Amino acid sequence: MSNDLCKADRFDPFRKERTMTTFKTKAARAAVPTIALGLALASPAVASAHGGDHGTGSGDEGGTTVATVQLRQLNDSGARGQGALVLRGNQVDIAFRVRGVLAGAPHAQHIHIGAQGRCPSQSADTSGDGIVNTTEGHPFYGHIGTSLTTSGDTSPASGLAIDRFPTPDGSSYNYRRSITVTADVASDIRNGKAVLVVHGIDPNGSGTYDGSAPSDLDPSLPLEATSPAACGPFRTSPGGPLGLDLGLDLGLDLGLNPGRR
Ligand SMILES: [Ca+2]
Ligand SMILES: [Ca+2]
Ligand SMILES: [Cu+2]
Repeated sequence: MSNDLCKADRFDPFRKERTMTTFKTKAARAAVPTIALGLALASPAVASAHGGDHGTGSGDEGGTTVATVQLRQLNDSGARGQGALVLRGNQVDIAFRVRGVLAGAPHAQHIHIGAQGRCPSQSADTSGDGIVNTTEGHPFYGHIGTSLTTSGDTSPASGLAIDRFPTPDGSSYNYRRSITVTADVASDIRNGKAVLVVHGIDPNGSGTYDGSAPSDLDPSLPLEATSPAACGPFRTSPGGPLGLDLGLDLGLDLGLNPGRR
């Protein structure tokens, strides 16, 4: 069917590379501002693929959900970013860019689910230590549903698999991966209750994770290593052409790597 052709066209950009890549070229950075032009992309292929989704008429699970995310800083980290995911069934193609994080340090990152689908404000610091630590944010963004590792397992069990999270040489990185998520994660993405959280802060400015305060998640790690640096709810536009275009274009942009093509 022509729908299949359209779908293939649609997801090729995401599937060119299934593993996470850290882009360091100036060319890749230069491509990022075109994210803002995403709404201008309205190709016939996208339009007919959109129609195809309606044609299936089988409800949420049978359709495509596109969600975009704007990462905003927590704990005055200066971190920020943006990205998108495409959900089909329990399959997620996700791509995002993070800027302003501590260089040379691993950044645990997760899709959190099961709560309000929101990010906490600094007033969530109920312990009064000046840091919204991960568990203080749980009432807002929930618990770990998916660990966005660079390879291997993506379950909550890998939530602190520090050797499998992005460790950028500089202060920014791109992440892209195709993964299978659990039914509860897929459901919360569709319901607007999924939140992207990037961890790892350096409030004492030492350039590394240190300090005497232990992590609330693993006391063998410093509090800095696991506290949230940036947070953003996934905003869905199920079947909406604007959301599709934006998500597609984000994926295309993040997939651009002129050195490889
Ligand atoms: Ca606190
Ligand atoms: Ca530090
Ligand atoms: Cu997390």
